[in-house]
Amino acid sequence: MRKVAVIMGSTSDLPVAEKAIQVLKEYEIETEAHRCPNEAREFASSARESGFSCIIALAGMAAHLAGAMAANTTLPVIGVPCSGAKLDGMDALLSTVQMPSGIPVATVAIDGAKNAAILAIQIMAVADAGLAEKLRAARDEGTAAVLKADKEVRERYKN
Ligand code: RP5
Repeated sequence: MRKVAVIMGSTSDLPVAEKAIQVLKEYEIETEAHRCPNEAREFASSARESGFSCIIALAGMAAHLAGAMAANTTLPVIGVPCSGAKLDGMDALLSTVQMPSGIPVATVAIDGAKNAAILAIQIMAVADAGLAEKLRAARDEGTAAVLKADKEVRERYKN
């Protein structure tokens, strides 16, 4: 069973974190949510042996959580900058994405927790044909929804 850790800087980040947790559940990926900045180093250092494949770290303001995770593990770390403070997430975006060379954090959009979950699943799907097939099916559903919306727009505005 594959497992993804969803770590957040504060319980105030939970509404964003839940978007990732929901997608991971849809793919039947085991998820553990944590709010443990004080134990971040210990958590990251033991994440691989704890069975995690990937870590999603969400934080706002001067967001150092994803970087702190990445510095202490060789698992892939996906950072989600959270809005909600005065700079609407721009502070968190720069703090999360601007990592020094050698310690990458794959950073998604501000509050982009859904994409963080999908990216985690895509990383795991490299070695999991079943997961890759589920991703393919979801992508086909998305394409069908776009084509349906396109048809509706065309019909609504045709002369
Ligand atoms: C960050 O500061 C957290 O990730 C959160 O986005 C922001 C505000 O935290 P709280 O004051 O709500 O605990 O560390």
